Amino acid sequence: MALRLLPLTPPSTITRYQPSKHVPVKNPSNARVTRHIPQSQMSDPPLVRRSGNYQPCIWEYDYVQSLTSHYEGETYTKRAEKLKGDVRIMFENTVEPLAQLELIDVLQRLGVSYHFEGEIKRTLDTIYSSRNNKWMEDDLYATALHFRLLRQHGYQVPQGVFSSFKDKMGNFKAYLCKDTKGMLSLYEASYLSLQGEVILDEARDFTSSHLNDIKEKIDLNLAKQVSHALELPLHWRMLRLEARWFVDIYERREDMNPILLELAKLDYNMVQETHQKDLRDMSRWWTDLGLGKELDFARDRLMENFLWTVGVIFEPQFGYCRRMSTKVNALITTIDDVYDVYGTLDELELFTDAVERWDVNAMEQLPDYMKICFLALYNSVNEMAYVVLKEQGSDIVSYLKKAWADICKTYLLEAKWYHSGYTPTLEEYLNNAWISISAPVILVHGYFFVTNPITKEALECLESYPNIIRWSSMILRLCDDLGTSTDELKRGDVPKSIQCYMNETSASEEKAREHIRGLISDTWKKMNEDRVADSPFSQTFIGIAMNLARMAQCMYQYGDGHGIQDRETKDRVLALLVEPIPLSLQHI
Ligand code: LA6
Ligand code: MN
Ligand code: MN
Ligand code: MN
Ligand code: MN
Repeated sequence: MALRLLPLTPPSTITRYQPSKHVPVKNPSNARVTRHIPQSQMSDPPLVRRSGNYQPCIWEYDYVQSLTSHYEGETYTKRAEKLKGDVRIMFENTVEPLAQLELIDVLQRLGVSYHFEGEIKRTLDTIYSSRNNKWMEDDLYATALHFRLLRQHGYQVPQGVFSSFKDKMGNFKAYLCKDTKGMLSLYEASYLSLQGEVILDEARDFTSSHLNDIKEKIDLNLAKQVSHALELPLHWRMLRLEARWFVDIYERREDMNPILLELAKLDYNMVQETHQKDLRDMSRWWTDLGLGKELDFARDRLMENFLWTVGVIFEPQFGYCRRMSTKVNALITTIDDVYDVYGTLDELELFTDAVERWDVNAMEQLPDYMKICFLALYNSVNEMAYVVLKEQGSDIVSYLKKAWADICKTYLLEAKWYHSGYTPTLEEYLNNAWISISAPVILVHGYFFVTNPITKEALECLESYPNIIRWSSMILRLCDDLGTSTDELKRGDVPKSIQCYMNETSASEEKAREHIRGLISDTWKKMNEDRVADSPFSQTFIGIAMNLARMAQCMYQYGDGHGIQDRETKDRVLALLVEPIPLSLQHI
């Protein structure tokens, strides 16, 4: 169903809106400002609105619509089925535990393990319940691989399995440094740690420092893997991008299995074809909605908003979740700029009130540019609730509107802090900022996009934001602050975590950033704990929460990957959504 908005006010009149009693906005000397009302026509001081200085969108509508792939249809699905059958036979024929674990690891890294969930579960069950652990003895690589995969899949394995690799003084034995493969395996395993697991903390320090030392002295393909791992561990990485990267690494490995490689490439290209369809759909929605064009102060970032959803849930069958989440992300990105950049405090109070009331009549009080924003939000969200009402008979409007009211209240508090020049303590800031980063809105909506039937227990849990949502949100907030706060302070914005910490402790910026990175790492440990705790949520939903944190690590890895389109994000868009992996189809 296409959205119908009220007739739009031409942009030229939108900017002329003048609030009844506006507060003149402080103009940070280095922010670009736009004067919208000629001074001569007014008695009040001129209304100065800030600009986010965001660049216009680089992805043209026609270009996005032209994205197509021929990896569709029976020829490809048949070939993929054949290859998947071959892999199932591989599972049957692989009997050594280490070889089984390696098969699982490679399938996961290549991004095709979602086809073999049953085989993987059965294999790990057998390995977990077996008493024969001789094959791991004195083998750091095998011990760490076993530990990582079992923990990843929710089995309990104690950190003590690494004790035998330590000497009497409690240090990791020196000879282990020569075992690069083992070190790398232990390094990756250490990221599955829980709070207070000292052996794993030590393992992480020990392996990172030694891997750093040797990375220039080893085989090139291995060195690449070491640098890649040191930059971001596997456990924190966005799955699709990792799959794309690993296909190239795997292809050059001596023990490469051509069946696995072909399946990985073919499946990647077929999944990409599905993503392109979702993307074309959403780019049409966004263009019809017209919000990007109407509100020219806001980021017009449909491509990036879609990219987040590919990071969050890539499997082909979750297209509905990707498409709806793209809408949620686009609304968040726009409304965030209304609060952070464009709106006056009075206007923001009105908007917050309208969202809290969730009343279409509350729109009357809003300036024109906010009316279109509000109605886009109201219509889109109600439509999402409508689908659940139609299909499951449950009225979820109150859950969705609460999530939006919560985020708007935190946006408003930040705007008040900004306008009054207040710097909160780090704790005070984070208490608000884990909501204002939008992950709770994304995840509450996400729950409904992947759950049928929804349960009463989960609904009750969702309302108070369970830990799995909190940790994912905190990681997103902290990563975002590391990547965006430098520019945000230039354009005029509330002090972010780094600045709050600096203000509170007189630390240097570098020390503050280090502290924030430490908090991210601590939060991952909490997430590792809560992702396997008892909960009314499905593995799919927990996966979404984990993947949102991974996507944050990815988007802000080199700065503001969400706001700045033409750097790393562009390459990632091309690799994930535009270019298939070259594949010669001899067997088709
Ligand atoms: C980041 O902007 C932004 F728009 C987000 C809402 C982050 C995640 C976005 C998704 C998934 P900014 P702020 C759509 O850095 O103002 O401006 O909270 O967020 O720091
Ligand atoms: Mn912002
Ligand atoms: Mn904001
Ligand atoms: Mn403001
Ligand atoms: Mn930010």
